[in-house]
Parts: sequence; structure tokens; C-alpha cells
Amino acid sequence: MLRFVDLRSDTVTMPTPQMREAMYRAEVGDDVYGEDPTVRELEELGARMTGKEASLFVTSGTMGNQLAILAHTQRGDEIICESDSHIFFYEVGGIAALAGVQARTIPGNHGVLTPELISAAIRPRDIHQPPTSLICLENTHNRAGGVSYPIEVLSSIYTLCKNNNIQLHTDGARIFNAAVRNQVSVDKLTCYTDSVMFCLSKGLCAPVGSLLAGSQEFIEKCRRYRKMLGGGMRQAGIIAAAGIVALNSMVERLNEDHDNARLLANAIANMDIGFNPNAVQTNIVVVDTTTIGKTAAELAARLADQGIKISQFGDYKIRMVTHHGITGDDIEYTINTLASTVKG
Ligand code: TLP
Repeated sequence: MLRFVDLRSDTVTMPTPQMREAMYRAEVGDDVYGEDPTVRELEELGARMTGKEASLFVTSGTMGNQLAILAHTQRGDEIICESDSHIFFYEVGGIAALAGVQARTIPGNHGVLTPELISAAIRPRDIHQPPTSLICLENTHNRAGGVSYPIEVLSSIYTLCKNNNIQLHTDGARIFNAAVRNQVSVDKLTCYTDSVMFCLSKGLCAPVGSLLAGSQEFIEKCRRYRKMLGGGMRQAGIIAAAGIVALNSMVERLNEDHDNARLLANAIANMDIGFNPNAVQTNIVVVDTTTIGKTAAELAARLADQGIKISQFGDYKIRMVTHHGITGDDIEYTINTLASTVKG
């Protein structure tokens, strides 16, 4: 029987039996009235873990990022983000359409911005120029292949922001992968940002939802914007219950996904296609297919014939993401299939 291995994304993870049980038993109420005890518990847990005053349960990572940008900026402002960041690349132009801000994009070093790069892009006070009001970092960086920021870089960027009276938002869709990679609790990363969005529905396996954390005042603003955008959910405790299980029991196991990504990376490095395995730090493996002599589409089709699904990240770029649904055997099968596809 053909094996089926879905490496397209960690968004394909399924809720665990413990999550389904918690969802079934969840106490619920109308969350727009602030009466859902399970949502409140999740939001308190998210705030506590990130060391922030408050957090807000939102439908998706995209909504969390967009609310943060709405709340941190005024129309006509400029925000700084990395050229390949999710906020710039994948959020449907929301920053322009919703917040009315423009992006100053800077290519990072494997997705990582430095204080020097950011500092050079901050606008001077000048009637002709838009004010820089927000810096957005992505940790881990998706398109760069799951790269995590060194903690000292986060700290110096935060200092730069404070010195320039600029807010700092972190797209931490996979911030728990970054925390596990750095062997620290997540608050050791989030102490260097004014707000952070993180996804419950990726490696942490919850079926739906993300949290946005920050100061009480910021979260109240975001709560209003969430309502404006139609994101006020009612008996949302049903899904929040899975989020609580995700935060309490799914963080440490991300190490397994990182180990599997490492196995895959080391094997690809042996395929003589100029792949640098050190670029892989967490659960994402991005491979340039140019030296294989095949486009991403060709490779994706060949692998799909063998039951392996991957993402195309460009004409000559593929992405494979390890997650809870991927076993060591799946990785071995992927390595063998990839090796013969690369040769053939
Ligand atoms: N990323 C998805 C796709 O949109 C590309 C994926 O499969 O990786 N920030 C980052 C860094 C993300 O990777 C994603 C999702 C989001 C935000 C948005 O989260 P959702 O999908 O919940 O809106």
C-alpha cells in the first residue's frame, strides 16, 4: 500500500484525542459578552506564558497579525518588515487594505533582521515622509526555512525600538518552535516584543485559532477591531478548549518535529545538491531545486505520485514541514523517495 506523507505544512495537524475530549467537555458561554469561561482560561494562560498583561483568542494567525497592525499604527504610517515575511507576502495585502499603512521591506540574513538593518530604514522626522511606527519580526521565519532569532538580536532590536518610540510586533506563528530550539521558556523571547501573535493550530495541533498577546490597553483595542472584522465568536470555548491542551501538553514534543527535520536535512545534504543542512533549525526544510535540474512543480508532482505532499515556495523552491502526524518511518520513506527522484 502506498504510504501517505503530508509535509505541506504543520497546519495539517489533527486535534489529539485529549483535545477532542476537552472540546466535548468544555464549559462555554457567549464570548462577545465576555462570558465564555474556557476562552477566558485560554487567554489567561496565553498571557501568563508570554509574560504579557492580556491575550485575545483570534480565528487565525493572519487575523492576529492584522489586528496588531491596526492597533499599533495610524493610516499613512510605514511599518518595517522582512521582505519574505508572512505579513508582507501572504496576508492578501491586508496591511494596506485594512490598516492603510505601507511596508518598508528589508531582506534579512536568512529571514533575520538586525538592529543595523532596521535602524537604517527608520524614517527621519520629515513632513515629506511617512512616520515609521511599527517593526514586525517573524520568529521563526517561515519562508527562510524556520530560522529562529538569536535572543541577543531580539533584545537589541527591542532596545532600538524603545529608543525610537516605535512599537515592536512579533509574528510568532511558530514562536514555540523558536523557544524549544533555544531551550528557553517562551517568555524569554516575548519579553523583547510589545505584542506577539502565536498559532495554536500549527505544530501545537489545535484545530483552530491563534492568540495575540500584549498590554491590557493594546488587547482592548484589538478586541474592538476583532469585532469590527467579524471575529467576535460566541461559544468559542469549544475550540479554545483544544488550545488549552495545546499549550499545556504539546510544546515540548516539538523537539520530535525538529529531530525529524534534522534527519531529513542531513540526508538531503548527502544528495550532492548543494544543500546546507545547518540552515535547518526547527521544523521547516526549504530546498532550492535548481541544482537538481527540476522545477518545484515537477518535483512536487513526482513526489505526489509516491504519496508525498510538499509545498512549492517558488519556481525552484520546495518546502517540507515536519509535525505531529509525521513519524520516523515517514521521514525514512521521504528520504528514499527524494533520493531516487533527485537522481531520476
Ligand atoms: N502560514 C501558512 C501559509 O499561510 C503559508 C503555512 O502553511 O505555513 N505567520 C506565519 C509565519 C505563518 O507561517 C502563517 C501561516 C501565518 C502567520 C498565518 O496563520 P493562519 O494560517 O492561521 O492565518
